[in-house]
Amino acid sequence: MRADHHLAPPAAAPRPHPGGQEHATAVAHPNIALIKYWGKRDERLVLPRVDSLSMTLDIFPTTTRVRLTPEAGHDTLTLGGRPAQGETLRRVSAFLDLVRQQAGRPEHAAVDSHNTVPTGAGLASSASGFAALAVAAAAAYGLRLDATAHSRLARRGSGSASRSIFAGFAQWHAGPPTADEDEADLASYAEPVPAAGLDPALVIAVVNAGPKAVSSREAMRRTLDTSPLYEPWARSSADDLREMRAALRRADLEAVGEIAERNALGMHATMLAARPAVRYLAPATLTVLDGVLQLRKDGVRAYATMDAGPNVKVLCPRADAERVARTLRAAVPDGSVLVARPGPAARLLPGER
Ligand code: 2P0
Repeated sequence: MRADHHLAPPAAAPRPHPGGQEHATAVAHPNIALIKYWGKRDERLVLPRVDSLSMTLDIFPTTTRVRLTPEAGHDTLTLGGRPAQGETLRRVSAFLDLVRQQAGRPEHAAVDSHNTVPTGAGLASSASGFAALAVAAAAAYGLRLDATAHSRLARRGSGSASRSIFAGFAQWHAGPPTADEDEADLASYAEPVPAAGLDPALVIAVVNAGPKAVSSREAMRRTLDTSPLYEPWARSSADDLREMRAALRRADLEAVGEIAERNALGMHATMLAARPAVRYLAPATLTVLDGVLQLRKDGVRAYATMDAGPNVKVLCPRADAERVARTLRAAVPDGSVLVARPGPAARLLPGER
């Protein structure tokens, strides 16, 4: 037990639930990487090979409540009100083990998570999911963590979750290579990146809602192990990151978009060269990319990025979002198109602990 449990608690200290249980609820939003995280140098600690940089979105938050259940013999998890089992529960329980270890408390917990991504939207929820879980679980177990520590913790659940702790733009540091695990863990977290004056939108074209054939975890492992293009991409990604930070600093949307697009296409090239190849890009993806090229020919600053799936996210000035959305709707009439903007940091819900 922590020493301060013996002291009179300050006003903001976690208060026991009426039943002797403690609980907390947190909200976090998804993020889209403009400089991609692709490849781990340590799978257990979720340490990436490269730094990445993302924009947190203002859509599709995940709300997660963690309630300690001292009487229970195991953790439980519901997703959208439905009990989850198997690998999903195992991953959440392994994450809670880390929190229990840090807090020095043994209780199991009941986790209830609600995701607002429409079913089948084809947008990943692990970033918002583990960011919300990190913030809620830390509070429920009585850990007082700052945003950096939340980011480090969220990283252990899912790498990209480290970035969803922050509002707007955030860079996740890979940290310097070191044989010391504690040192490596401490050095890998996200932090906000200033981008004053930039007023972007991200128009998301959901072209395929089906489940992915290869998980991003497996795909990045295979790419790192077998793709001859991985190392060159990782090297050029470090240059992209430096240029991206400079472009954000001067609020140069054109440069931000060009760097993001080449970084994403490069990442997909590494996968296409893996053995066997991982190909997430579908025919409809290329149709959308053609639409983006046409928009640029027509003078609209629109730039594409794609993750571990066929959907395309198009960065553009906020004022052009509706025009870009119309073009993408016409390009993929069977898909759906959403407009997002920079979103808020992960946060505890007030009065919920
Ligand atoms: C990113 N992606 O930077 C990259 C680009 C997909 C493509 O982060 O294994 O779910 O849980 O650490 O965070 C997806 O990977 O992977 C991802 P894990 P995660 O957004």
